[in-house]
Amino acid sequence: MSEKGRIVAAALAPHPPHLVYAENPPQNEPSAECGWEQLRWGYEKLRRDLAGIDFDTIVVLSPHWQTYVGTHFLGVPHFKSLSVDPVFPNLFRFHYELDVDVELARMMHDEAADKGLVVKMMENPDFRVDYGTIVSCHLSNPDWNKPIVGISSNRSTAYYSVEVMQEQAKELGRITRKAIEKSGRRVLLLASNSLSHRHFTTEASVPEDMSHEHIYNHHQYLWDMRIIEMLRSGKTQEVVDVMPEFIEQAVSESDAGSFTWLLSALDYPKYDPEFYAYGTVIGTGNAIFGWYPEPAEGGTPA
Ligand code: 2X7
Ligand code: FE2
Repeated sequence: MSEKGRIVAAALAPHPPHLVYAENPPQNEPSAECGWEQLRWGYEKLRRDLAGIDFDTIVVLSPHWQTYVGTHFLGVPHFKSLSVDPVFPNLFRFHYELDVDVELARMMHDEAADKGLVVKMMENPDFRVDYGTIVSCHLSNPDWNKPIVGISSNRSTAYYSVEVMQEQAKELGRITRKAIEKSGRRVLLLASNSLSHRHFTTEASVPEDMSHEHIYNHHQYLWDMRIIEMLRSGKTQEVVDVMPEFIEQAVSESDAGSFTWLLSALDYPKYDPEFYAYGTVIGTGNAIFGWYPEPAEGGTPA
């Protein structure tokens, strides 16, 4: 591939396993009657827009692949196994099979190592891919016909501080963009995280009974609306600036670094995103957004 690669699309793509459960894909063992339609219809619109875009690889950073020594990259060309959500085994027992773009993963790894980040290629063929990666990839591309690059969350918010997480995620975003450009790939980026993340600790006897579903509390809702309005008006740098307060006050799942990483990789877009949906899952706030960067002058269109 000789032409300069680029990010052709990016999405905030949350991963509640409930959304896969409610879709009843053949890979998932449990079956549902319905549920979480606003979010599922939002994902449908995202998929409709992605269908008009030619991309080679999906790059996803997941809060549920947790590595405590540095950032890891999936480094095995093919994975096949059963993914069971540890908290919701009644909803998510998903038989997955996926390809990895190991060449691009290694380019990101090497670029990050050059910049002094602690990184590792995950080369264990028996590794089980986490459900955050699987759910976001499945809902964005249920055909599973594109290879992925899976990136872990190194939990620096918990181990060091939110400031360390922010600096590392920003740097990893710049590195991701640079590696993609060098690779010649056309890439879809996914930040796999919910917004506010306080959740109920008991489940309705019928999980898809939507009469039980609502936001956990009003303060959390206010934070989600503030973040959504900022994103809708192109204030993405400001979203990153308030991320520490958002994480502390709404227990946001963006503590994983995924959201800051995505906005940094996009270089803090000021143009209008597509806002596909907002909805709650066991009380957590989830938004689906898409960004479609214009090609640089003289570059190829999406
Ligand atoms: O991992 C999750 C999540 N982030 C949000 C809601 C429900 C379940 O799992
Ligand atoms: Fe999660």
